[in-house]
Amino acid sequence: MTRTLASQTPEKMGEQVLLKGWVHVRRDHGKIVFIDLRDRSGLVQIVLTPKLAGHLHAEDVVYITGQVVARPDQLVNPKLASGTVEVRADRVELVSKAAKLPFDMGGVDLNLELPTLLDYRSLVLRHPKVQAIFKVQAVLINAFREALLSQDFLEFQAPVIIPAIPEGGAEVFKFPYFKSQAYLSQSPQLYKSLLVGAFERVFSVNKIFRAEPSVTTRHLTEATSLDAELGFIDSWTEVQDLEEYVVKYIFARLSDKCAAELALFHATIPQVPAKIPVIKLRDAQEIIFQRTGRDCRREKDLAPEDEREICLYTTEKLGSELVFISHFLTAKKPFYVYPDPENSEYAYSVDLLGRGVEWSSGGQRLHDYATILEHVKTWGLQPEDVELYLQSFRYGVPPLGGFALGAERMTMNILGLKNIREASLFPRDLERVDVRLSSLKK
Ligand code: AMO
Repeated sequence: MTRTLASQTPEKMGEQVLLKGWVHVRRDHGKIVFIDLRDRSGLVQIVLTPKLAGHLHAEDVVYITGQVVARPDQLVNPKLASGTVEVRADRVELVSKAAKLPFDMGGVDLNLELPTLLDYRSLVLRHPKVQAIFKVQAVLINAFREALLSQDFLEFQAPVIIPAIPEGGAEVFKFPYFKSQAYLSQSPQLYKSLLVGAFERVFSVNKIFRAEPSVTTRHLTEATSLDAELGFIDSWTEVQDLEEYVVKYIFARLSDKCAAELALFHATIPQVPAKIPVIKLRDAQEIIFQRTGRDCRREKDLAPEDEREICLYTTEKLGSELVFISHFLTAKKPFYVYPDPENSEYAYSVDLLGRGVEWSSGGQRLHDYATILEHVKTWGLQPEDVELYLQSFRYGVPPLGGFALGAERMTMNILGLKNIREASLFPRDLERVDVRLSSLKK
């Protein structure tokens, strides 16, 4: 008999079916036992005799044969795709026995502290609500791809082993590389830009590595970056327009495909007007000062509380939970940023903030070889460290720009998760690489 999935059972009313899955929950009611069987499509209720149910318990892997029957009206579960039916089992095969669970997995919520969620990651990832996070993330990443493919972008695979630090700063993992040394990529930045010299429009979905020295709720040491870069732009605002298109495309796909997952988190797609507002850094800081009295007007960046405040402002006053913040300080940005010709202290750089958190950075990049070389030196880099990049621009690259969205940041923010670690299948941080580093034998 071919396998039937839990969600397909209503189509097979009255038929004999073979189901394969995990015991999600077992409920004993005297002469009758109910099992919620879980497979990749969801849950279905199985009715068994105590003899057939034997010692089955949560997470046992079973093959069950039985007849699909209608549930009595008062027992229909509208929250389940299979909620109109149940399966009366006549044969149960135990395929893989599970050990006793360390906690109850049967509730709608797991209600576990974060360390437990991470210590038991492979088990926790079986819970429907945890799975919903990664279904949303998969749809989000796929929508990013679809949006850019529809605009004639080429997907590329970014290298992870790199010879230099494009973004500057100390947050980098350095490791011995044969007789030399190399770094784990902080960003595919230089590669996506130099590839504009070859393909005009490129994007990549890749891991980035940041040696974040502190534990925060929004930083991982290994994150997923959604990078895009395009050439022949007439203005830096084209980058922002492209990003707006991509983000709205992602929202549309999430609305279409993830209604049930969003509902589990009582989450909604962020509200945005026809045009997402753009506010210059200094103007944003002035608004924050006016609203809160907190004087951040000379700061080089927005602190987390400033990001929250400016998003509150745009939500209340402009009906937008997203806002672009532009014109960060040139000197505080990497060497490739394009200074605003009207005031070169500030750059054509633009971050996207959503519901109080930074979702992305981007902007226009320098394309003139001589200016790039000058910036490389001013920024204290060695030209030979970025030789491949310089080579591309030596041979002609059009005006260009791009952006990078953080997949875990967006997932966390859209679903209202408290910690970015919940939005990473296998989060890495200062204290953990799968297991707590403190638990490893030296
Ligand atoms: P930036 O450093 O701002 O920009 O990174 C882009 C986006 O990636 C996400 N992100 C992170 N997410 C989780 N943990 C981290 N440690 C982490 N670091 C970054 C954020 C962030 O907005 N080269 C530029 C992009 C560009 O200009 O195209 C860059 O890397 O969502």
